[in-house]
Amino acid sequence: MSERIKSAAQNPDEHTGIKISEAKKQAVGVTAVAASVYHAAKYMPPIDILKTSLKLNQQKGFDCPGCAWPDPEDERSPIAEYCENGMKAIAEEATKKRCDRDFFKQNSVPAISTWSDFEIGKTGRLCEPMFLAKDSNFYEPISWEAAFDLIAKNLNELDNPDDAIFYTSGRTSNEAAFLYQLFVRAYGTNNLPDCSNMCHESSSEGLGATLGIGKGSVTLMDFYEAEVVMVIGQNPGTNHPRMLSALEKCKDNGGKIITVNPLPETGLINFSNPQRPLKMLSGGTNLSDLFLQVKANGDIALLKAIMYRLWQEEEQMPGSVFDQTFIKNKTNGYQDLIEDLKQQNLENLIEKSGVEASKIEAAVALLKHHKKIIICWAMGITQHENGVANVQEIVNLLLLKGSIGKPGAGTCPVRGHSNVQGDRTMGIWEASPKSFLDSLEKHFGFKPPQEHGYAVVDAIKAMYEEPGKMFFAMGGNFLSATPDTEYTAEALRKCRLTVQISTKLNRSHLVTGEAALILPCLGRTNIDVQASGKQFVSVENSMGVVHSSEGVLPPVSEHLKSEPAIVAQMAKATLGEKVKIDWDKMVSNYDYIREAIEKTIPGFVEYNNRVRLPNGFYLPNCNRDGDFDTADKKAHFTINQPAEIILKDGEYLMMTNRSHDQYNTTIYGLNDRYRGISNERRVVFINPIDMQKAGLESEQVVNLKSNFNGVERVAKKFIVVPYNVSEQCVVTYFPEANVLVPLDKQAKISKTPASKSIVISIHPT
Ligand SMILES: Nc1nc2c(c(=O)[nH]1)N[C@H]1C(S)=C(S)[C@@H](COP(=O)(O)OP(=O)(O)OC[C@H]3O[C@@H](n4cnc5c(=O)[nH]c(N)nc54)[C@H](O)[C@@H]3O)O[C@H]1N2
Ligand SMILES: Nc1nc2c(c(=O)[nH]1)N[C@H]1C(S)=C(S)[C@@H](COP(=O)(O)OP(=O)(O)OC[C@H]3O[C@@H](n4cnc5c(=O)[nH]c(N)nc54)[C@H](O)[C@@H]3O)O[C@H]1N2
Ligand SMILES: [Mo]
Repeated sequence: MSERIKSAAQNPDEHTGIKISEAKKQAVGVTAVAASVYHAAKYMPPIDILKTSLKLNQQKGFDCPGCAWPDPEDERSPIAEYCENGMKAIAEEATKKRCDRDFFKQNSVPAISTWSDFEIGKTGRLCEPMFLAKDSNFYEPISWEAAFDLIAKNLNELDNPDDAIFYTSGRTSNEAAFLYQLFVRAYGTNNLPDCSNMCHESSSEGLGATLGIGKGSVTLMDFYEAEVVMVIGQNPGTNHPRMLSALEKCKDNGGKIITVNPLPETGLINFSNPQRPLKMLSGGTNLSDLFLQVKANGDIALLKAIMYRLWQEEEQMPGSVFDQTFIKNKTNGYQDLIEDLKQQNLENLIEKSGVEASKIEAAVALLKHHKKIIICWAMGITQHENGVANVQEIVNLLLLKGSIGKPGAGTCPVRGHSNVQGDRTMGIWEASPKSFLDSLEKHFGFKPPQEHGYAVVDAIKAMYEEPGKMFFAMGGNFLSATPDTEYTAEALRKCRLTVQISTKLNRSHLVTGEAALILPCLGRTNIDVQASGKQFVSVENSMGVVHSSEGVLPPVSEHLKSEPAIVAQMAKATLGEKVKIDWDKMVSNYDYIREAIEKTIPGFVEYNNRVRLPNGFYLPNCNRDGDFDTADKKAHFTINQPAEIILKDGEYLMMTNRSHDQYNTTIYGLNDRYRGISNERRVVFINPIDMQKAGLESEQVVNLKSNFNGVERVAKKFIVVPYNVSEQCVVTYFPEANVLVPLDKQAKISKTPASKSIVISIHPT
C-alpha cells in the first residue's frame, strides 16, 4: 500500500466569481418560496418534494432537520409549514444522488479534499459502510459486521476507556442519543463532547447558575402576548425563518421589537409572510421598531447602559419601573447589582456599546413601563469569551422587570440543531450531573464513570497531545465545525481510528485517523423499518416540547441503518456480556427505548402515550411555573463587567457568521441573497469608513491574520465587501475563517470557542 497523502483540511482558496449587489430590505415573501422549490427541484424528484413538504412540521409528520424553532400548536398551514432554508435542508438530505463504492473507487481521499465543501456536499447520500485502511488513499467497502468488529477490537484494545472520544451533533433523535450515551457510559467514559459545546453552552451555564434551569422559559404562545421582544445576537431571517411569523404575530397584537446586532440583518427589518397575501401586497410587516447597531461584543455595555438609565427612572418614581415585589420575593443579589450600577459611568458604557445615546433612550422608553418582555438570543451572544456573562446580563434585565415566569415574558435562547436540546436531556453531556448517572446505575445495573469527560476543545487538545486515541462521531463535521482547523486536523490525524456515522460526505471523512470508517445512516426524511415494523423517533424543540418525527421517503440504499440500530450493534459487539442490556429488543421497537428513557429521566411520564399526541408534550420547566431551581430557590442577579476590547490601529474584531446558503458546514450554495452576495464565500464584510482608513477597495483580495498569544494564523485570499457593519468589526463566513479562531480563545466557564470575537488584521495580497 502506498503511504497516505495528507488531505487538505481547508477549502481551496480559489475564487468562484463574486457579484455584489445591494443588501435586501425584506425577507421571505414569494422569492423565498420560489427559491426553496427551485433549490429542491435541483436535487429531488417532484413527487418527493410534494411528499416531504406536505409532511414537514405537520402533526404526525417529520420534524424539519433545519432549526429547533417550535411548530405552532394552533393553526398549521396545510402546506408550507416550512421555510426556504428548511426546504434546502431537506433537499440536501433527500437527494437521490448516491455517493457509492464507484465514487470512492474513482476518487482518492486526498483528491476529494481539494474540492470545496460545496462540491463535497453535492456528491449525494452515503450508501454503504466504507473503510480507509492505514496508509491507503482510497475508501473501500466493508461489511457492517466487519465494521462493528473493528470498532469493538479497537475500543477493547485501548488502555483506558477515556482514550475514546464520542462526539454528537444535534440532529440525533432522543432514541439514538439515549442509546448512544448508555453505550458510551457502559463502555466506561463520560467523553461525550457535542455541538452544544460550540453553540449554546454559554446559555446553559448562564441560565443554570442564575435561574436554576439551563433552558429557556418561554413558549411560542408567549410571543403572541409579549409587549416587547428583544432579539439580540441572532439572525432569524436566515437561521430560524419560522420565528419571523411569531414576531409578526407579536406585532399584530401591538408588541414592539428591538433588535441588537452589529449589522442590520434583512429578516429583522421587514418580513413578507407568504401565507398572508394581502399583507404581502401592502409591503409586508416592518418588524424592528428599534435597531441598535452595537459593536461586536458591546452587548454588556449596552445592556448595562439601559439598566443604568432604567434604575435612574426607578429612583425618580420607585416601583414604577422595576418589579420590586418580584425582586423581593423571588431574587437574590439586587442590592449588589444596584451598587455596581452606581459605580458605572454612563458615557463610558454608551461609548463601549457603540450605540448612539438617543437610541439607548428609545430602548429605555420602550422597556420602562412594560413587564411582558422576552429576550431572544443566539450565537452573537454565546460565542464570546464573556458569553456566559452576556447571558447573565440578559437575565439581570429580565429579573429587574419581573419578566420571568409570567405569560408573554421570559428567556428565549434560540437553539440551533433541531434536537440539540433533546440530546442534552438524553445525557449527551460530558458533565452530566450525579443524579443522572445514579439513575443509569439504578436502572441498568452498571456503575457509570463519575469523572467529567472532555468537551470539544479539551477533546481536540487531548487527541493532539496523546496520539493513539479513538474518535467517534454521531453525525456532524467535527473538523470543519471546530476552531483552529489546521491544529484540529493534526489532532484527528493522530488518532488510531476515526469513525463517523453520517448521511453525507464531508471534510471530516477526508482528514482522518490512521484508519477510518464511514457508517451511513438514515436521516429524518427516511422511512425507518425495524423488526416490529415502521418506527418513528422523537425530538425536543427549543421550547422544551417533545414530539414525534416519522420519515416519508425510502432510503437511497438498502445498506443504510438507523442511528439506534448502529449504536445497538456497536454496543453488542464491544460490550458483549459486560452489561445486561437487551440492545436488540430496544431496537426492534423504539417504544422500548422510550420506556427506558421514561424510567431513567424525569419528565417523561407516559412517554409512549404522550409522544403520540398531535402536539407532543411539554417537559417540566421550573421557570415557567415561576420557580427557580437554584440552591436557595431564588433567581440570582450577577455582576458582569463590559468586555474590554482593545484594538490597535488596523485591527478589527471578526465575527464568523452564517450565510443564507449554508447549514453550518453544509454549503447549500454560494450566495448570501439577503446580504447581496452572489457566487462567493471567501468574503470579508467591512465598513466603508474602515476601508477608506485602511486604503482598501471593494473586491480587493486580502489575507486575514489573527495573532493570539504570539501565534500567527492566516486565512488567504478573502475578497473585501463594503457593508453596513459597525466600525472596526468585520464579518466572514465559517467554516472558511475557522483557521483564524485560536483553540484557546474560549468562553470562561462554558469553554465555547469565541468565534464571534477574533482580533484580526487585514493585509493586501
Ligand atoms: N439556514 C440555517 N439555519 C440554521 C443554521 C444554519 O447554518 N443555516 N445553523 C443552526 C445552528 S446550529 C445555530 S446555533 C443557529 C445559529 O443562528 P444565529 O446565531 O442567528 O447564527 P449566526 O450566523 O452565527 O448569527 C449570529 C448573529 O449574531 C450577530 N452577532 C455577531 N456578534 C455579535 C455581537 O457581539 N453582539 C450582537 N448583538 N450580535 C452579534 C451576527 O451579526 C448575526 O446576525 O442557527 C441554526 N439554524
Ligand atoms: N467559526 C464558527 N464556528 C462554528 C460556529 C460559528 O458560528 N462560527 N457555529 C458552531 C455551532 S453553533 C455548531 S452547532 C457547530 C456545528 O457542528 P456540527 O453539528 O458538527 O456540524 P454540521 O455542519 O451541522 O454537520 C453536518 C454533517 O452532519 C451529518 N448529518 C446530517 N444529518 C445527519 C443525521 O441525521 N444523522 C447523522 N448521523 N449525520 C447527519 C452530515 O454528514 C453533514 O455533513 O459548528 C460550530 N462552529
Ligand atoms: Mo449551533
